[in-house]
Amino acid sequence: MPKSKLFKIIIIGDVAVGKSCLLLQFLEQVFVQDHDVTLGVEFGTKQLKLDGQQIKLHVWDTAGLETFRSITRSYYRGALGALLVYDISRRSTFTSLHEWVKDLERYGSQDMIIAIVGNKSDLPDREVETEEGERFARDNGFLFLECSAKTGENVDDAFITLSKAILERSNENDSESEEHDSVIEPTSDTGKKSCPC
Ligand SMILES: Nc1nc2c(ncn2[C@@H]2O[C@H](COP(=O)(O)OP(=O)(O)OP(=O)(O)O)[C@@H](O)[C@H]2O)c(=O)[nH]1
Ligand SMILES: [Mg+2]
Repeated sequence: MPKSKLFKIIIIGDVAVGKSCLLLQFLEQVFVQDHDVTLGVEFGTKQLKLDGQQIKLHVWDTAGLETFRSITRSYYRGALGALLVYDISRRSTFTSLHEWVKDLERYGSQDMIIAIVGNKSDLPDREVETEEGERFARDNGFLFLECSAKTGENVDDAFITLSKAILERSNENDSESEEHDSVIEPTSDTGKKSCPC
């Protein structure tokens, strides 16, 4: 039986953009109206089957509060993907995406896959147009989608789109290392290497 792959992803973004609600909706299909500020980090896990491969998703939901930044940054390490969330009804949360990206570049791994997520798409009073979110993502080479943790619209898609992109990269890396393995077969019949010294 093929081994399941373990993907660690993080959810980051300003306070109250809906990070914890997104995770709860993804894991349990429920929505809570009250804002329970995340203190530090919270963890959730889910099994997925993507393109016939078993994926175990480890999700770290981080606090948006600046006070916890040094703790939350320590969770960037080893993450293969990030959902970088803003609230479509609060422009300030979109403007600060630049800062979050800088943070990821500084503390995350270089090949981390980033998905920009415009949450609260159910709200009528929008301050950020879809095209602006799309443009920001495109200009930076990130994935993009809008969703609502309240109605559940596109929430699974956000996690699945990111996981699929990670899976593609992971499969590419696997086949590259297989190719590499086949290239480094010993060429002499003794298999001995000469010492350059
Ligand atoms: N209308 C609407 N409200 C939402 C949505 N998602 C979250 N909320 C509300 O936004 C508030 C903040 O949600 P949280 O998920 O706690 O936000 P957070 O990003 O985890 O916040 P921190 O943990 O403090 O960083 C709550 O009152 C939620 O009910 C959504 O999609 N639509
Ligand atoms: Mg939270």
